[in-house]
Amino acid sequence: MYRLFIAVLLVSAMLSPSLDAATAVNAEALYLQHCAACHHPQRLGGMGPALLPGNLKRLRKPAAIDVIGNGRVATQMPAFDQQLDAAEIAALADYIYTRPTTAIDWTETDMLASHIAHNNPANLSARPVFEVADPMNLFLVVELGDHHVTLLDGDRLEPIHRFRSRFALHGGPKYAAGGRFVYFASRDGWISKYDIYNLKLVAEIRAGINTRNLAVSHDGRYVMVANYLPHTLVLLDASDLKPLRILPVTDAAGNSSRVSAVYTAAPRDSFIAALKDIPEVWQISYADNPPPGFSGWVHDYNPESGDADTGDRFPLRRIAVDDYLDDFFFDQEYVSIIGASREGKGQVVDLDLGRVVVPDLALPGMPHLGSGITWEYEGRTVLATPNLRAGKVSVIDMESWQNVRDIETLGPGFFMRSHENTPYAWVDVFFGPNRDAVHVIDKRSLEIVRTLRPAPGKTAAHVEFTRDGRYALLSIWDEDGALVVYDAASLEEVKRLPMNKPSGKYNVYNKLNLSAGTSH
Ligand code: DHE
Repeated sequence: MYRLFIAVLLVSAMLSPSLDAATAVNAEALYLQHCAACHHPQRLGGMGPALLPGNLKRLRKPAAIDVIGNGRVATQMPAFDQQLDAAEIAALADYIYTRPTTAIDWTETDMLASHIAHNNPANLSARPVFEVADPMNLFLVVELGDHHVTLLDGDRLEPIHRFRSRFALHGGPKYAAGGRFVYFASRDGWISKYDIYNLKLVAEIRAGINTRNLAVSHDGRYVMVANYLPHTLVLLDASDLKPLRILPVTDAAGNSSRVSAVYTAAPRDSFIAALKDIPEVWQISYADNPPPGFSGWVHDYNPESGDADTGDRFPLRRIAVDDYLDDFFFDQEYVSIIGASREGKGQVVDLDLGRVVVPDLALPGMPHLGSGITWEYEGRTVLATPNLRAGKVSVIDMESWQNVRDIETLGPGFFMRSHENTPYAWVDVFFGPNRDAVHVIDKRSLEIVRTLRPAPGKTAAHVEFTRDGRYALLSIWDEDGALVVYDAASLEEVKRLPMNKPSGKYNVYNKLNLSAGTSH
């Protein structure tokens, strides 16, 4: 594969007047040495994003040079300025903007060739094959260290089973069918359907080369996959993961875009996606009878011809926005989308009106809205979001859209969580010297009431609550890590389960019931 890759490089170097062959070979060697492990030998993305010109439209070359030298905030991208000199960094930057000599695509044929039917759930048990008091209080914990998932009993707070996952699962797994099935997405495009009750995989398919996340329709019939590479949204049949539609993500002029993320808006029978390179939000209806002739649908639904063959079965509505939405979040009613670009321009989009209603939401820095949560504060609903660039949690009134408070933290944070049955919201300090700290905020006073350091020197991150909100589970983000269980009222540690770089953890009940304290 490497030999082929070198040949590809040499051809591209010959085609590129800005690179002589010697520089290209040098850059390729540097790339393979320093970048390929995360970004893939052919730049297709892995733990890190794909590094191809089509995916770098928003990153100008001087900015790329800066990222290679100094790292990229809020990502795992380290700084290379101690290992590479300026000429080497510049050569690498040139290299990632060279076009691949063959077009990179992932077609329906590729998907079908990758499809694996593991087990037919119809032949398996409809009840858990293990002892569990409350199947709705199960948790899945993603262990990034060795790419495994642990199934945890939320009552006994003990592991039940541990199984291998695809490489680098990212984003929340999505539950369906009352919690029997769960769907995972890996960064390299694999979608897996797992039968929790039977501890078995149902089916898998590679739906993209570099994937963001997936959403499952609230009726459990469809899965939508958001890709970075190629620029597509892929609709799968949730029963067997066979592809139903591949939507090229382009604007009216034909410009294509990566997808920031896709979520399910149950009250709208729709998937909602935001785009990274086109200022649009997409709503894709999966209703059996989408609103006929609804103004704004690109494909007006024709009830007479609206079957799976017409292209109209899953109509698309485009909503123009003022800036890219790199990250976004919904109110509990799924009327408003609260979004922000990486540069921190916040906006509110009204899904009823189909337009931006607040163009200048006060969210400077880099709010991590995907981890935003809501609660009632002094008679109004507020949203709170950590910030990937600044040491603060922003609290915003969801009626006036004014900032209620910026809560100063010990550094930028990634994840925030609460539960209806606790007065506290937890936020990590993922970046910087205090990355081992987690703040507990009182939702009534908006003050930090406790700062915990469960494993000094090791990153502490991502909290999830048991179904009843009685316990908070926190990750020690280390290969020699652990899941730490706290009493959510006394804030005292209850127990510690060793785990290999545990990342996100997901409670079946809280997720299926769209708890206001958890991401959806
Ligand atoms: Fe995530 C969720 C985007 C980096 C761990 N992350 C999400 C989601 C998005 C997103 C859009 C929501 C998807 C969903 O749940 O369906 N993440 C991004 C980025 O753009 C960013 C900043 C850069 C990137 O590399 O893609 C990024 N994320 C990371 C990490 O570096 C983390 C810490 C480790 C990792 O896995 O790579 C990380 N992201 C997570 C986790 C969730 C997540 C654990 C699920 C949170 C939840 O509770 O639902």
